[in-house]
Amino acid sequence: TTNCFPMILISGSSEREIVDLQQGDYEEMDQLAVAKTMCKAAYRVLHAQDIGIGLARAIRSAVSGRPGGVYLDLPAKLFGQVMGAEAGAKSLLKVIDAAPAQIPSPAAVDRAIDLLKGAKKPLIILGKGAAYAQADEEIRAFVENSGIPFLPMSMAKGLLPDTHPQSAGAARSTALKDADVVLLVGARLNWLLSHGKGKTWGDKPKQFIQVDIEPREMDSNVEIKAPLVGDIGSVIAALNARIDGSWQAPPAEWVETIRSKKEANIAKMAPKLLKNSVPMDFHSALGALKNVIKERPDAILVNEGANTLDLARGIIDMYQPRKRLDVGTWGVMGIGMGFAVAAAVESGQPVIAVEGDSAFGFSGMEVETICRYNLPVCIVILNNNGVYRGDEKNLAGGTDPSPMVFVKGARYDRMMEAFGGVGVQASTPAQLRAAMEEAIRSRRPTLVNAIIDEGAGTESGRITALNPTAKKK
Ligand code: ADP
Ligand code: TZD
Repeated sequence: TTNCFPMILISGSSEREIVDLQQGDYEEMDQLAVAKTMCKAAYRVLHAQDIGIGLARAIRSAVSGRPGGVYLDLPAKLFGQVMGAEAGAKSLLKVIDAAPAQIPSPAAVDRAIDLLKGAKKPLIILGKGAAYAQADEEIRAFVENSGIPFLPMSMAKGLLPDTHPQSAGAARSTALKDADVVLLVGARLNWLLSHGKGKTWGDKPKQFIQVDIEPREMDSNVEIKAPLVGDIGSVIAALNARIDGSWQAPPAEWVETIRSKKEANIAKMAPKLLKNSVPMDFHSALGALKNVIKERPDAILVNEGANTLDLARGIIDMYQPRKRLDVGTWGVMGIGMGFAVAAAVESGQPVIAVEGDSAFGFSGMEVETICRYNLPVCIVILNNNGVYRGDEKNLAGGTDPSPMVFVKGARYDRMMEAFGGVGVQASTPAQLRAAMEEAIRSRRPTLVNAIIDEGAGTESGRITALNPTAKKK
């Protein structure tokens, strides 16, 4: 629900009478009550003839308006009920127009267009809502016809290719700091965008335009000067209709500032990606990965970890919409293997899961599932022997390792072999690339254990720097 993914979870539950009197049943739990605190909607079906209505309600709740998670509770008693097949078929309903278009008001469109027209340094931020809306052509037309630089959030990468001339991806800090009017399209001003304020956004005044289907999202963190409530397809179509002969491209100076900053940053990064040291560091391994994805832009990239996530997000260009799945709004580890299985089953496309060794550990046993269904999943573990890095000392002394450090030189590749998949140990970028290319070609379940220098990573969020005594040093 937090990610605004439309998802329906159906579960059986224990006998109501026993649960409600807390008399002690097998797996006794009031699941519906728990689900209500976390889901967009939660329903219980008590009678077989209500299954159709229950499903219709679940579908509408999941996909209409702001999408979200729905829980459907089916208590034990329901499973013993019978009804005729014909009556059963009749009780099911067709959900007509499950996610109705929500057209923005003309006044809201005027307000947004006026702000954009007055902007000296406009910026478009595309979020995963924009990817989910599947209004790819409208969005592309709007970005290109308006001439405004755009910045994709991590799961909106590829909506327009990261190599697009208007992408401000490699000039992110400058774009956020210096922009004067920011148009958010399906992206919230949450922690991932520093709540719309503070150092990230610089000290120059900002005016925000926000496109979102959820009216309550407006003013969540800072004032939204032009709220555009509606579905992204309809809103962007309305904006496109206003990019006419009177539209002026953004000032050349702003476009040039972004372009030159971007080129400088890309040039600075290039040699790091080509480095051929053994062991690899994150950059040289990700340099190899970048090339594999460039050759197979249809592959789905799953990504989790800390350095593995932060650096891959910046380094690996995406070329097609909805090909990148990562930890999402809460940054939760352990989603990668589930995403990889689902993406492979649902799309049939090759899946590349780029995992930190800690991140993989959260649900690494899914290698068995991947092998059982012979899914075209290639897991790449950037293995630096630990969380963030693998050379931390145990500051408490004693013989135990630091809580951040894992078994050194672990052979994750052998886990995949244990279930009949292909396991490869890669020490160089060339070996890594070759193993991945073979995995994609063969479509066999593969795990590449990429050996990364254990001193290469940095602590996510630089938490240590927050310690006042560390600062004094
Ligand atoms: P990101 O993490 O990429 O910045 P968020 O998850 O914060 O993206 O924001 C996604 C936003 O998109 C949510 O506020 C959600 O309400 C909105 N959204 C999702 N689908 C649509 C749609 N079809 N039309 C309009 N807004 C949408
Ligand atoms: N637990 C859960 C469920 N989600 C989390 N995000 C965390 C813990 C905290 N956490 C991170 O935010 S990243 C991370 C943890 C434990 C793992 C980082 O280690 P890694 O990555 O080996 O996956 P790198 O690439 O070596 O830094």
